[in-house]
Amino acid sequence: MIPNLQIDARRLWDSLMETAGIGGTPRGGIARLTLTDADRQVRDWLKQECERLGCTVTVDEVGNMFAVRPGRRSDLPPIAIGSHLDTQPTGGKFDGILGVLGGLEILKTLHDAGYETNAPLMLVNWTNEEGSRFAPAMLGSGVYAGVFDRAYADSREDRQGVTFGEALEAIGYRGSAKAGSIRFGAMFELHIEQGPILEQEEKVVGIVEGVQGMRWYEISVTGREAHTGSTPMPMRRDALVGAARLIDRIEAIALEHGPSAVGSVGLIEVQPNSRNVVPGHVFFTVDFRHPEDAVLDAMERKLLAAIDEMTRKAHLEPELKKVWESPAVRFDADCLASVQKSAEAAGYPARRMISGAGHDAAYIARVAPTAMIFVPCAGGLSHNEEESTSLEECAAGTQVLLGAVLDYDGRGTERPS
Ligand code: HGY
Ligand code: MN
Ligand code: MN
Repeated sequence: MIPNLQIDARRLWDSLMETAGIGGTPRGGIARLTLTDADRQVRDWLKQECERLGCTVTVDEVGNMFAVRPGRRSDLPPIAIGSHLDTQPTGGKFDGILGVLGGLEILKTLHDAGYETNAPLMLVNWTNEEGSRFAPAMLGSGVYAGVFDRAYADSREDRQGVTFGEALEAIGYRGSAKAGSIRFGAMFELHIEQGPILEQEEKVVGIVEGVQGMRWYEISVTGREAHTGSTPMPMRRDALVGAARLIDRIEAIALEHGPSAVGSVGLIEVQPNSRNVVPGHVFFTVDFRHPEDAVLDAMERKLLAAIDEMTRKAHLEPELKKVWESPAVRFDADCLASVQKSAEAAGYPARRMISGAGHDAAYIARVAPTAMIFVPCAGGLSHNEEESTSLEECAAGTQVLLGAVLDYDGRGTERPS
């Protein structure tokens, strides 16, 4: 039986709106790139909020933050609730943030009720989930899960040449704990769906069974700078025209692989980027995703074939680098059962689903039983300043998260420590 504790929806919503002001944009979004001063401010805010509840906050060597609320039995591994506070450059108020502040609301609810869980609870803020400033995404949880080592993370550079390590130290969040040393027994992550399914099917809760496969590439195309007025077309080696042909092919590759395949180019840099110079060099990124790794292999083969074809034509030099590969992930049946039971107990219409977006849970599932909970977002829109969801949906997701954690905790006494 899940204990009957109710979260405070208004307090949750107020915390979402308060933190949305840290890095808030005039259009109502958030620009809070990882390891910037705005990220430091929201980290400081979270640390203060958790310490006010009597939690101890530890930071690891890549800036992951862990706030622990003791339980009745310190021999049981903590149950974690985690997500991220960093955003896209034109991010919304809820992507990642709902998962962290929903967890904070749960700590406040238990604190107010004087309720003691069996296992300790642990609220986690994972560093650089977005991968926008420093690629790849999910870098903090990836180092925690042993997918990357600290040196790799520290060496990642943003497009201005600042490294992850320099930025982390500049905001004072290089913690002393070794990444991966702060253990927990399971993790639950609450997140907005960032897609249209729940809203279209009028469901309130997504019981997320896994995350699709994701691959990121970087392509540079080299041609030759020349005068746009005096260089005849047949003499040109126009890197931007070459890049445009590849970008068109990338969209076609995604469309050729069925409704679940997606392919995107989100970042492009043209040199010298002058209106009367034929571009000599173009750098751009590719993001491929699909629920099945075999389909991603097929998409990758077609991308390589397009690069080979351009090379054979000889007048441009393309170069392709695979910079990230996150295989499709399936979450833990026990954790999912707790989410299902909690959604049913709360009476919310729910459905099982796979996540199109990447999440820290995808890496944490490698080292601990993990599951996710989705709530709808308006129009399925995310990574957009107009991202929105309602107080009621945030509250529903957080209530289901609380119920899932308490159900899992209740079974904790049978779990080996
Ligand atoms: O890329 C993603 O899916 C996530 O937003 N980092
Ligand atoms: Mn996110
Ligand atoms: Mn995101």
